Amino acid sequence: MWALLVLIGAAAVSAHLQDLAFDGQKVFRVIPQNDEQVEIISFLASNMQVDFWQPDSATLVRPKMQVDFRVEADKSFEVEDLLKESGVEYRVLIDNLQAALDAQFDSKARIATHSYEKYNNWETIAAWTANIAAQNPDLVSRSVIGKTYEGRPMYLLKMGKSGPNKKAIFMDCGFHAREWISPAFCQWFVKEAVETYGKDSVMTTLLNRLDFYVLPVLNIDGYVYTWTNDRMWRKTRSKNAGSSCIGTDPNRNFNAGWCTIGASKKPCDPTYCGSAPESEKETKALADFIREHLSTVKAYLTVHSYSQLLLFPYSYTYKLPLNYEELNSIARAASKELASLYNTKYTYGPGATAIYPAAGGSDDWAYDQGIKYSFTFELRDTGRYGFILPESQIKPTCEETLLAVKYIANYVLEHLY
Ligand code: 0X9
Ligand code: ZN
Ligand code: ZN
Repeated sequence: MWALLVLIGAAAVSAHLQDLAFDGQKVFRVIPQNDEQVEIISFLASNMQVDFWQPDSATLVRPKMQVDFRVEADKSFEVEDLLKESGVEYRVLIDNLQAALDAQFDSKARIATHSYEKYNNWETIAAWTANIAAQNPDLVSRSVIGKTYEGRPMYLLKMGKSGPNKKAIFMDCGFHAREWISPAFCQWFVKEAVETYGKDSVMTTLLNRLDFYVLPVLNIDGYVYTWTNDRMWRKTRSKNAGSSCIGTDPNRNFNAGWCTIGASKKPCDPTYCGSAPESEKETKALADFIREHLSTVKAYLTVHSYSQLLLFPYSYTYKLPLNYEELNSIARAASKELASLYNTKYTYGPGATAIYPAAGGSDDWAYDQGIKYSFTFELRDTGRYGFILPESQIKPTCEETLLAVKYIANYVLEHLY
């Protein structure tokens, strides 16, 4: 009995061990007003062990931009003093990260069974992919598109009623390890598809006439690491030659203006672009799959958090995509659909202007492959909890996002050929 309890308690224990590491850490929000204040932010970045949440690195900070960053406990007073003295206006978003982490799981006693309204660890998600396919053989099938750096199989679910010449929509989640709401959404989407097929007319038509490829977690190694070692990890877990720093930013690793802007060539940085495009096994597997299915894949959706944004190309250049007007009106309508449920406000636009220029992203790459409907979602929230979104928000976040995804899918269906 003890052994069993210890086993099911393992996830809770490891999560609990980690909590202690974040005691006293703070998350600040600043809006630098000029270049001088931007300089102060870069100073903090290089001298105070600051972890940038939004944008993802100090090099992306520009005047008037909202910047959220996490500070180690022993540095938080110094940082706060420095902000005060230099006259940079700031707000403390999270006063004690430990407390926020404690609140993200609704209950502390966790059993490793799958739940759509909880954050599931990788083991649980992997088992779920097998089960959902086994339980819905006429609607869902599972394949493996490759293995991660640490050797984990990358499961892909294909959903849809079989039929001739079907086009498809590809959606992935879990690029960035700490963005836990993202994999939760991919799981939710699959659940909604199987539960509402034959009941909801839009979902039924979508699955009759289109296939959905859903990759629930791309960066599995990173995701596992956020459960076992560091909740704030972002990148992959691959080794870098000539450096002791680990990992590449998978969303800087695609061959779309690779490493020309908004990405770092330094392996220790959170936005490290990797040694070459597709240097990561995970991004290579995704790119290979899409290249092999270019004749059928008509839309590409990639799900991140946080900021409540719906982005489309380009991010590696300020140049607008050919069908800018079309993408903009789809994003406007999808955001409106999303807001219809809980009034959650989304901003939309080309990545370069709506968030920041950043090259090597999967959305721009997919678009340049000829997939004319390519979107990046940045889910809830806008910084109150950031990456530590409480489990009580999984359901509303997923329900509203589902409306936007269904809108886009339906648009794509009505504009095939
Ligand atoms: O910077 C990113 O990769 C995404 N934001 S996040 O905070 N989740 O890291 C935004 C991606 C937008 N698209 C491209 N930069 N291509
Ligand atoms: Zn529902
Ligand atoms: Zn992300």
